[in-house]
Amino acid sequence: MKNILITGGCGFIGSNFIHYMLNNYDYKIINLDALTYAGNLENLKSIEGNPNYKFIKGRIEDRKLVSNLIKEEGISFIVHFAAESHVDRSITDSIPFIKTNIVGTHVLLEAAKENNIEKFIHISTDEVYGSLGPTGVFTELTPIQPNSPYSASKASSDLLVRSYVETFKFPATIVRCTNNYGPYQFPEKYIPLTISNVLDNQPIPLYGDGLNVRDWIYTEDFCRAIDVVLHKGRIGEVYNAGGNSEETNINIAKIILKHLNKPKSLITYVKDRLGHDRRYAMDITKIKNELGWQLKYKFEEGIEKTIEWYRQNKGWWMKIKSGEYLNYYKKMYGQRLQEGMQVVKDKVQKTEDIRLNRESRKGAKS
Ligand code: NAD
Ligand code: TDX
Repeated sequence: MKNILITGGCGFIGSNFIHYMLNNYDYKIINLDALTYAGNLENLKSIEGNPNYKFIKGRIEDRKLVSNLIKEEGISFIVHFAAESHVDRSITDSIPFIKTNIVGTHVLLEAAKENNIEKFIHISTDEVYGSLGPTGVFTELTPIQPNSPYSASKASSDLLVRSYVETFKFPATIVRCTNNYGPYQFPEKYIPLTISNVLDNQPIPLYGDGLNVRDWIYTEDFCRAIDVVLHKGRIGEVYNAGGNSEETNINIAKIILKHLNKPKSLITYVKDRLGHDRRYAMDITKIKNELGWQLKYKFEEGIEKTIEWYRQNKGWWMKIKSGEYLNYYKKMYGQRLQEGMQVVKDKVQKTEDIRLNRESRKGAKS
């Protein structure tokens, strides 16, 4: 029996990981989450009464709270998910990213060091490596070159973790993962936004030329990767995890439309994200060879399960989409979608003008 502190357990990956751990181990899980816009107690409703689970509302930057919690709960392991996680939000306002991702991780490291915990797993991202051209992959030795305020804040936290390992022999391991998708993902992220918009017959806002590439992993596969790193990963190491499933954003939109039998006309090209990374791809040899981790789901399987989940759990995402999210969506997409639709209208008008012109010339000749 171990007592594990999970930070950010009410978010997408954290809640999937808590369900996974309670299903597979007899550990006690303590979930510390600030319940920001991305934290949702509904994700954990089915385990609320589980004697091996406890929820504490609080921020990771609260040193006193975190220290007491680690002491009083006799925490052995910490798995640190809590973060501001959306790139677009970091472009609009980066301050919460600095506070949670950098200051919060620092406070957590200090509290964990003071209380001599056994192991600290830091959940990080492929985005710290920057952007790839059409070929190549990120390995654990690729230099850190973050391009967005989000990825810079994650890279900063990775470096803090590394410095604690080197300076204090702090027992931490870092896992960097590619884009996750699956149940309970907040509908601001591309896949759940697309599925829920399509189910609602709303346009899919596709950034730029739609040809940016992400490597997609079904979140249960990532949960199993964190499990092997927690139990078998070496202290001070970085492990990359990924789905071996590179897809362009336009392809993802087409796959979802096909599954839901909806028209391609829902795809609406909109103004690109600032500093939009072109392509991510991971070399996952190290975690496979060293820790024996294997992917279970192919993209086609994972996306089908995910679409089905969003279809079956309409109430979950409709509740989110009808709240504060409405203001966010209007601010982020209102003008972009109007402009995108205007471009389509102009194109249609131009084609119609050409056709009418051709017809009138034909008429004049005959
Ligand atoms: P999420 O945004 O869905 O959830 C984040 C959670 O952290 C929320 O429950 C939120 O309430 C909580 N939180 C935020 N600030 C907090 C604070 N100051 N104190 C306590 N709790 C706080 O994020 P996610 O997509 O589940 O990502 C989890 C982690 O995995 C993040 O560290 C992210 O950088 C990393 N990651 C995510 C992906 C992905 O595709 N989603 C890929 C690679 C890595
Ligand atoms: O409306 C959209 N239209 C669109 O074309 C949105 C929200 C996104 N996109 C594009 C941008 C990206 O190329 O889709 C791709 C995926 O976008 P996001 O879901 O925002 O993910 P990304 O920016 O790749 O970052 C994600 O993966 C790494 C997570 O949000 C991070 O937390 C994680 O670290």
